[in-house]
Amino acid sequence: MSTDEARAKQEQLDPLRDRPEDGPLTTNFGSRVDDTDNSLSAGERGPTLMEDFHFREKVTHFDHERIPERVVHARGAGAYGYFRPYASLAEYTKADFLQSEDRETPVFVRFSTVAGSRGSADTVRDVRGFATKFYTREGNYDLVGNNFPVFFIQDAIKFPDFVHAVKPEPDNEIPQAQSAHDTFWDFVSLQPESMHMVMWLMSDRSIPRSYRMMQGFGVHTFRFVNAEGRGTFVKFHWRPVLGTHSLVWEEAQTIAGKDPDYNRRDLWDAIERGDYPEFELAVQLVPEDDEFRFDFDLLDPTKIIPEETVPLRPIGKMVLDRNPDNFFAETEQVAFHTAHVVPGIDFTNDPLLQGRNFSYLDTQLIRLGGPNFEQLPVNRPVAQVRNNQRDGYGQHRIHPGKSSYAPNSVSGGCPVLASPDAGAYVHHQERVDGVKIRKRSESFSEHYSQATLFWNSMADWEKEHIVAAYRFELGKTTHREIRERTVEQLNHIDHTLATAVAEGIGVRPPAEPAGRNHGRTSPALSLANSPTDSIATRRIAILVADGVAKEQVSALRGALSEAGAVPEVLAPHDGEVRAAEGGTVGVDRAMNTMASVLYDAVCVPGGADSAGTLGEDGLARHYVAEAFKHGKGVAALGEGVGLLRGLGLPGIRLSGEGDGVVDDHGVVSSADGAAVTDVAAAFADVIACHRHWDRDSDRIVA
Ligand code: HDD
Repeated sequence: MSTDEARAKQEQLDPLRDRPEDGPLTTNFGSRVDDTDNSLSAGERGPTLMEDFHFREKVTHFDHERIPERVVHARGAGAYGYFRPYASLAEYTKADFLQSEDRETPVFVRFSTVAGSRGSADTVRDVRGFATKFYTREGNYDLVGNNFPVFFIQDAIKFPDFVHAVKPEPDNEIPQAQSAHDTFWDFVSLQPESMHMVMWLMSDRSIPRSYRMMQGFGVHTFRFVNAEGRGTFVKFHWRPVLGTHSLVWEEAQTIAGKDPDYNRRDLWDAIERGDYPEFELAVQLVPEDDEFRFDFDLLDPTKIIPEETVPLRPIGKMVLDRNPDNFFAETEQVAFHTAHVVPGIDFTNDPLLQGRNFSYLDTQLIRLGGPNFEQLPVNRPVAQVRNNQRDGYGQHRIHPGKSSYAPNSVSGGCPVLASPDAGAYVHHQERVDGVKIRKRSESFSEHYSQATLFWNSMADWEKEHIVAAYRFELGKTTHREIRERTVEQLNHIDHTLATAVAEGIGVRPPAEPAGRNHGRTSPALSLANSPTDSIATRRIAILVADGVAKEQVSALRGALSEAGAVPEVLAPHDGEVRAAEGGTVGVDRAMNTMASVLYDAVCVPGGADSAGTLGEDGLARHYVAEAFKHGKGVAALGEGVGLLRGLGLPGIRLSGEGDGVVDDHGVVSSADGAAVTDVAAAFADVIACHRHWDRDSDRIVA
């Protein structure tokens, strides 16, 4: 962190950090303890005594350690950091933290999955939460978003139904953290407004490679308000500096077993290494006069404003540079609330947002045990807090004086009210007329055109993945009518999509389209258009055995590290292996403790003995075959190319005698004479592409 302002939150937390080395073991009331292994008993073999206050306190506290997990977004990972605007946004908002490029605001971010329990796997097919708490000088501002820009439902009153449908089924609590079951598809197939969001869910966006490589969206249309009181509609976007990248479904499922903490670990490790995740904040601004210029309602949270219609305007950058000290105290107890706003940021009448503004406060009361959760260290604003709220469980503040009401005279009227000029929050004045009515606005009634836009914007490989995802998920449903109803819904989006899905799930394809595909696209929606110019923080497995060409390993390692990647040497055993040139090569990890799916790319250096051993080793062969199957960068040098040949990678040309470096569909191979630096450069290029989808990988058995 670079400024005092950015450090303000950590300075507030510093005195609260209890370190074990600071003194001897004590009870919670400060009495020092000389034995914590044996309870006080009447005789060595006698019963435990009630008067053993240490035993009672220790066990009672343990008995009460658990709190309810979040009803949604139970599994998450958090980090601290700071946000800095690129320039003043005073023209649109008076929010203090957006007034100057010199202002750094501390933040805490929690990323999450939605459906699974606290202990579920990270890489399930699901939406990801992206919640940011800005500790501004005007109080906390929470931007509680997701990695999709739209939502399943338009009105918050349906949220309990939606969540009941996606959560494990109530009779047997199966399946965990999955939408691939009857109740989810039953609900969404009866619910056309979900169709757009479900398209996102079936796309690779729902299995991000990393929390550091996914976008975030505020979803709703919010409102900026400037010092003159002028409102401007605003949509918030977080864009990862490393680009937006995803796993493939089979890989995600394997990772769920090999490393259920995959995304959490990735975030933690990157911050520990000093590879601080960075996200650019961008906004789409719409003048209030343009509210009705779109062919959808700006208040409808199942719609995006295509970036091609209203371009993104980058307004600042967030850097996450500190892991929490204690998961429970910080990541579990952090409490976000959509109604935590600061002057200059206001709501709209989006019915989903209006309902959220109730739900988040309500949920914290049960989850964190009462009304004083805002006093928990991670939630405490850096701005001053002063009011007449009193008492309640876990009250930490000491309020001297006689008055706890307003108006009062005994305390001289204190605390006094602030004026808008002194920073008071004033709700934006908006004229509202209407009869009391339970009715969805007609302007919310069109549900398919943006799902079609999303489908039309996908690259061929993305479309293939989407069809495969629908087939997988619907293939897990047991009610035939649910499958049929979903295909009917899909036919409103696109006929080829509906047909392709139907054919995979044993449903008769629709005879003809339900409507005409409008043919529009939004290139920004495709992952194929995400930046592919960096290998920073990519994990690369270098497979070695006794007799490896040490110089190649060092040169590869050096070049890849130089480019910001994280190469690791893996061997059939831990410790070190003998080098062909004499001496040894250190091993970072034994192959059996990791898995190919945990790396972004795999490389086999030369050295006849090493390559020979690995070519006979099922695990090593599996590493390469699986990486190939999942579209990852693969490289081999010298004798290492033999291992690739042995796998018979379909459709791939490998380097022959005398060839230099060959790059065929992301498989880099080189004959003995090629310079390692050239191989490393070609390898880096193919890794930067993230994945190579044009391979004939379906034929590979990994
Ligand atoms: Fe929500 C948590 C995001 C709709 C009710 N939500 C929660 C979290 C995120 C979101 C990121 C986790 C925060 C954390 O890390 O602690 N939720 C969204 C988005 C939505 C959305 C982007 C739609 C645009 N949510 C939504 C609705 C309701 C809720 C419509 C209720 C009517 N959400 C909750 C909640 C949670 C929550 C029950 C569970 C834990 C918590 O709030 O603190 O209140």
